[in-house]
Amino acid sequence: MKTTNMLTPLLAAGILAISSAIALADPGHGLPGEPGTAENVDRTIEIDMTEMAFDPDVIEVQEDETIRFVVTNSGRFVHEFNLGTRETWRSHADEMRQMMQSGMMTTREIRHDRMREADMMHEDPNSVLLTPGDTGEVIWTFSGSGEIGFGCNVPGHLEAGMVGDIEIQG
Ligand SMILES: [Cu+2]
Repeated sequence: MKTTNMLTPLLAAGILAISSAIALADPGHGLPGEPGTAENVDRTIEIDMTEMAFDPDVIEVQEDETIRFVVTNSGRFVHEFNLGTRETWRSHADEMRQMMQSGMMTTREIRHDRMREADMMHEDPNSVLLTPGDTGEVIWTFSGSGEIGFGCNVPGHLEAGMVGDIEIQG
């Protein structure tokens, strides 16, 4: 078992290196829009996370609008607000599964020290991972059309319905 414990973080770091390279080439992760800045915020939307839902779970935004999502975890488990698509979530979910397997997070806790050691800090501009009671934010400028929504990639949560829609009004 010792070999597995040593290999998993290495494997995870490798995967992160690949996704960081993609992120550098495309700061918007191929999503409609790009990370926004605080000085450009047009509107703040508060989102509450519980087991297993977002409230609200449908959001309308205008094209070129910059939204500050203020996300609170009011649940009992770790939850994530992640702007993306079914496709981006699928690959991110594997990362999360590995983080759990290697002890970087549990269902109720995030071990920031272990994540840092494995170079797996979650600082993507399109997502925030929160322990119960915590609040975080994501600022995003929406542009163009295309599929985008928000989901929680903690293993099992998306499948349990922890997902929301964003409609971009042109
Ligand atoms: Cu969740």
